[in-house]
Amino acid sequence: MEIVTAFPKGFLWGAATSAYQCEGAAAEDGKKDNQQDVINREIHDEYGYADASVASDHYHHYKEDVALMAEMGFTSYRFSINWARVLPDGTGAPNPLGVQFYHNLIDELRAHNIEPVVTMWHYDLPMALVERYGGWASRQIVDDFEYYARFILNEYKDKVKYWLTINEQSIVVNYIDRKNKISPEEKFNPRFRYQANHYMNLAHAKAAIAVHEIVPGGQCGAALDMAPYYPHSCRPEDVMAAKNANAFKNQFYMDAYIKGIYTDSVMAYLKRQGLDFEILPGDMELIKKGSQCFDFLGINYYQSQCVKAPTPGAARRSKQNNKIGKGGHVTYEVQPDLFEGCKNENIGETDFSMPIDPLGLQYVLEDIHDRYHIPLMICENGFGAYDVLEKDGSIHDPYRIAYLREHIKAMKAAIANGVQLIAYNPWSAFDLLSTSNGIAKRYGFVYVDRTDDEVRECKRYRKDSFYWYKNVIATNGKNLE
Ligand code: BGP
Repeated sequence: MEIVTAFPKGFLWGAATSAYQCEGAAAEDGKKDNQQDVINREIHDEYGYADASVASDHYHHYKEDVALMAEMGFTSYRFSINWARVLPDGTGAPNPLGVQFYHNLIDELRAHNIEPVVTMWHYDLPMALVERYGGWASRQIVDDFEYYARFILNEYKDKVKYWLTINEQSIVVNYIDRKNKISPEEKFNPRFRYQANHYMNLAHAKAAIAVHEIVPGGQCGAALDMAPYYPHSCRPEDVMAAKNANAFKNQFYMDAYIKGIYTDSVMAYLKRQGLDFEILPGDMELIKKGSQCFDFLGINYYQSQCVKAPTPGAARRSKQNNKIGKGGHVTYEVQPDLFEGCKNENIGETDFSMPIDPLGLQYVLEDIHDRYHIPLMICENGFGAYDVLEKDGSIHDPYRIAYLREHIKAMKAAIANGVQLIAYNPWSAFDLLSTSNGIAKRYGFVYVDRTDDEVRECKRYRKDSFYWYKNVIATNGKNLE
């Protein structure tokens, strides 16, 4: 049965992007390399995917991109600041042209009554810091992150109210070598990622405190990838595996941000596995203080996951979705003695093996609300596919419309059950570089005409989903047809 509860007045409708995935101009106007520039050049050499040097060329198309957002009726836009564009060496002298770019972008958004939602760090650490001390490998990053956070907060404090410190910390931890430029020793050191996670929590806390100190009326959050973990069966061992996975993959990160504590069962597991990390005197007090400045949780929801009791003796490994756009090629995650991923036969998948589960979004929203009673903001949700640009300039993407429609219905149902949801920023405002499949896998409402091999002029075309979303926004989510 369709639930008719309207979205609250003032609900923010928009979409999301991240800097290195869309800006391009990677070596222009004083910007220096960040680790994603380097990682994407390596991916280009290995798989032939486009790199970040031009991406969607948003740096040169930002006015047109904001005009298209305004045409859809956006009232919010989530984007990230490219650290190495404003502080090319990570700390020290700012780059005036880079700083000005974000003033221009924010002013353009404000001129169209679009609320900026700014992510401080979306995977793109300046290479200068990676070369100096290994980025997240060193405690020095905590102070440097604070330096960067305070710099951008002071710069944009009168224009930006919503700040997200870190994008998808749990994904950074789980795919530590793909999201960061790290040495082979670090890659094969199983403890490294948990120590880095601790530094991220300290850096996040310092940035959250700075938001409250510097920005009048500032609201601080962080965006977490959030997939609920379902038990494969009602065997108690599978149910326990699902409980373990939810604690290990979700709660561990939320507890640190929202309660300022580390989840007991996860800490005990890490210790048993020899994966525990160094906590110095004062660290937990800082994390606690940061949690008192945490105003809303950003949720990146794409899918749910299914787990069962782990196969005895199975080695630790991460999940790998397929890179070829043909379903079925998945390697599931294993955490020894905790859980093992498996296929959920009850739901469908995208061609890239992402389970499609709108009800999982309602589950996540209500579960988090009931546990933490904190405002929630959808910071990502979307459907990656090989879209086709027709000869007449149209792009027919009914699969994306169907996916988004069902997820918006799930949001409505969650709101009716008391969830305080403040915004919907699906991925992505326009086509951009995928983190795993180059430019060919597209998520946008606007098609950007380029391929992995050919940059072309990056001309923009409105997809069918563009017109559909425009109507959704115009009716504040009432009309989803
Ligand atoms: C999230 C990231 C985004 C985005 C999205 C889609 O994890 O925050 O940066 O890329 O996933 O994933 P992909 O690009 O791999 O298809």
